[in-house]
Amino acid sequence: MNADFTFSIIKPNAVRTGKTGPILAMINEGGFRISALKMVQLTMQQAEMFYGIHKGKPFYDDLVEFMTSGPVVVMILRHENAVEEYRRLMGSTDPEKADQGTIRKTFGVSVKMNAVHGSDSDDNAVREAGFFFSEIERS
Ligand code: 3AN
Repeated sequence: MNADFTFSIIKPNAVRTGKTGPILAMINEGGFRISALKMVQLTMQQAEMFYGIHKGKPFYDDLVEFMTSGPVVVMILRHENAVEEYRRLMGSTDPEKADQGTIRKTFGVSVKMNAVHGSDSDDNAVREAGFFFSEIERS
Protein backbone atom coordinates (compact mmCIF):
# COMPACT_ATOMS: atom_id res chain seq x y z
CA MET A 1 0.00 0.00 0.00
CA ASN A 2 1.26 3.50 -0.80
CA ALA A 3 1.88 5.97 2.04
CA ASP A 4 -0.85 8.53 2.69
CA PHE A 5 1.62 11.35 3.20
CA THR A 6 4.43 13.11 1.43
CA PHE A 7 6.94 15.76 2.42
CA SER A 8 7.33 19.12 0.68
CA ILE A 9 9.51 22.22 0.83
CA ILE A 10 8.63 25.67 -0.49
CA LYS A 11 12.04 26.81 -1.69
CA PRO A 12 13.79 30.07 -0.66
CA ASN A 13 13.04 32.19 -3.72
CA ALA A 14 9.35 31.29 -3.64
CA VAL A 15 9.17 32.19 0.06
CA ARG A 16 11.16 35.40 -0.54
CA THR A 17 8.85 36.54 -3.34
CA GLY A 18 5.65 36.01 -1.38
CA LYS A 19 4.48 32.79 -3.03
CA THR A 20 3.98 30.81 0.18
CA GLY A 21 0.27 31.71 0.47
CA PRO A 22 -0.60 31.07 -3.19
CA ILE A 23 1.29 27.73 -3.14
CA LEU A 24 -0.49 26.63 0.04
CA ALA A 25 -3.79 27.57 -1.63
CA MET A 26 -2.98 25.33 -4.62
CA ILE A 27 -2.08 22.49 -2.23
CA ASN A 28 -5.41 22.89 -0.44
CA GLU A 29 -7.33 23.11 -3.69
CA GLY A 30 -5.52 19.97 -4.82
CA GLY A 31 -7.21 18.10 -1.96
CA PHE A 32 -4.20 17.69 0.32
CA ARG A 33 -4.42 18.12 4.07
CA ILE A 34 -1.47 20.02 5.53
CA SER A 35 -0.77 18.06 8.71
CA ALA A 36 2.49 19.76 9.76
CA LEU A 37 4.11 23.03 8.68
CA LYS A 38 6.93 25.36 9.75
CA MET A 39 9.42 27.90 8.40
CA VAL A 40 13.10 27.11 8.92
CA GLN A 41 16.49 28.42 7.83
CA LEU A 42 18.67 25.49 6.77
CA THR A 43 22.35 25.40 7.67
CA MET A 44 24.85 24.24 5.02
CA GLN A 45 25.30 21.00 6.92
CA GLN A 46 21.55 20.33 7.04
CA ALA A 47 21.13 21.08 3.32
CA GLU A 48 24.07 18.81 2.46
CA MET A 49 22.53 16.04 4.53
CA PHE A 50 19.09 16.51 2.99
CA TYR A 51 20.42 16.49 -0.59
CA GLY A 52 23.12 13.89 0.13
CA ILE A 53 21.68 11.69 -2.62
CA HIS A 54 22.79 14.30 -5.20
CA LYS A 55 26.35 14.69 -3.84
CA GLY A 56 28.85 14.66 -6.69
CA LYS A 57 26.37 15.87 -9.30
CA PRO A 58 27.34 19.07 -11.14
CA PHE A 59 24.48 21.08 -9.62
CA TYR A 60 24.96 19.89 -6.01
CA ASP A 61 27.03 22.79 -4.59
CA ASP A 62 24.78 25.35 -6.25
CA LEU A 63 21.68 23.57 -4.97
CA VAL A 64 22.99 23.50 -1.38
CA GLU A 65 23.91 27.19 -1.57
CA PHE A 66 20.48 28.06 -2.96
CA MET A 67 18.58 26.03 -0.37
CA THR A 68 20.42 27.90 2.41
CA SER A 69 19.92 31.34 0.85
CA GLY A 70 16.83 32.12 2.93
CA PRO A 71 14.03 30.55 4.94
CA VAL A 72 12.09 27.62 3.52
CA VAL A 73 8.66 26.31 4.47
CA VAL A 74 8.58 22.58 5.19
CA MET A 75 5.41 20.52 5.48
CA ILE A 76 3.80 17.12 5.60
CA LEU A 77 0.91 16.68 3.18
CA ARG A 78 -1.75 14.00 3.50
CA HIS A 79 -3.66 12.47 0.62
CA GLU A 80 -4.37 9.00 -0.68
CA ASN A 81 -1.33 7.90 -2.74
CA ALA A 82 0.27 11.17 -1.64
CA VAL A 83 3.76 10.92 -3.20
CA GLU A 84 2.46 10.32 -6.72
CA GLU A 85 -0.47 12.73 -6.41
CA TYR A 86 1.74 15.54 -5.15
CA ARG A 87 4.33 14.99 -7.89
CA ARG A 88 1.46 15.39 -10.35
CA LEU A 89 0.42 18.66 -8.67
CA MET A 90 4.06 19.93 -8.64
CA GLY A 91 4.71 19.12 -12.29
CA SER A 92 8.00 18.39 -14.02
CA THR A 93 11.34 19.33 -12.37
CA ASP A 94 11.88 21.81 -15.21
CA PRO A 95 9.10 24.45 -14.92
CA GLU A 96 9.22 24.98 -18.68
CA LYS A 97 8.28 21.35 -19.23
CA ALA A 98 5.65 21.26 -16.48
CA ASP A 99 1.96 21.03 -17.36
CA GLN A 100 -0.30 24.06 -17.11
CA GLY A 101 -1.93 24.37 -13.72
CA THR A 102 0.95 22.74 -11.82
CA ILE A 103 2.82 24.51 -9.00
CA ARG A 104 6.13 24.51 -10.85
CA LYS A 105 4.59 25.83 -14.08
CA THR A 106 2.87 28.59 -12.11
CA PHE A 107 5.66 29.59 -9.71
CA GLY A 108 8.92 27.99 -10.88
CA VAL A 109 11.51 30.15 -12.63
CA SER A 110 14.22 27.56 -13.45
CA VAL A 111 15.19 23.93 -12.78
CA LYS A 112 16.93 25.06 -9.60
CA MET A 113 14.37 27.63 -8.52
CA ASN A 114 11.42 25.38 -9.23
CA ALA A 115 9.37 26.62 -6.26
CA VAL A 116 8.82 23.33 -4.44
CA HIS A 117 10.39 20.03 -3.51
CA GLY A 118 8.32 16.88 -3.10
CA SER A 119 9.41 13.40 -2.02
CA ASP A 120 10.01 10.99 -4.88
CA SER A 121 9.15 7.76 -3.01
CA ASP A 122 7.39 6.56 0.12
CA ASP A 123 10.75 5.70 1.70
CA ASN A 124 12.05 9.21 1.07
CA ALA A 125 8.80 10.74 2.38
CA VAL A 126 9.40 8.93 5.68
CA ARG A 127 13.08 9.92 5.76
CA GLU A 128 12.46 13.56 4.83
CA ALA A 129 9.49 14.07 7.17
CA GLY A 130 11.58 12.56 9.98
CA PHE A 131 14.48 14.87 9.15
CA PHE A 132 12.39 17.99 9.82
CA PHE A 133 9.59 16.97 12.18
CA SER A 134 9.59 15.23 15.52
CA GLU A 135 6.91 12.69 16.39
CA ILE A 136 4.95 15.24 18.41
CA GLU A 137 4.81 17.70 15.50
CA ARG A 138 3.03 15.22 13.20
CA SER A 139 -0.66 14.50 13.27
P1 3AN B 1 12.70 16.53 -8.20
O1 3AN B 1 12.80 17.65 -7.18
O2 3AN B 1 11.71 16.85 -9.29
O3 3AN B 1 12.51 15.18 -7.60
P2 3AN B 1 15.51 15.84 -8.60
O4 3AN B 1 15.39 14.95 -7.40
O5 3AN B 1 16.07 15.30 -9.87
O6 3AN B 1 14.10 16.52 -8.96
O7 3AN B 1 16.41 17.08 -8.20
C1 3AN B 1 16.39 17.62 -6.91
C2 3AN B 1 16.56 19.11 -7.02
O8 3AN B 1 17.82 19.39 -7.59
C3 3AN B 1 15.53 19.75 -7.94
N1 3AN B 1 14.31 20.11 -7.26
C4 3AN B 1 16.27 20.92 -8.52
O9 3AN B 1 16.07 22.07 -7.71
C5 3AN B 1 17.71 20.51 -8.44
N2 3AN B 1 18.21 20.12 -9.75
C6 3AN B 1 18.00 18.95 -10.40
N3 3AN B 1 18.59 18.95 -11.60
C7 3AN B 1 19.19 20.16 -11.71
C8 3AN B 1 19.99 20.78 -12.71
N4 3AN B 1 20.27 20.16 -13.85
N5 3AN B 1 20.42 22.03 -12.48
C9 3AN B 1 20.15 22.68 -11.33
N6 3AN B 1 19.41 22.14 -10.33
C10 3AN B 1 18.94 20.91 -10.52
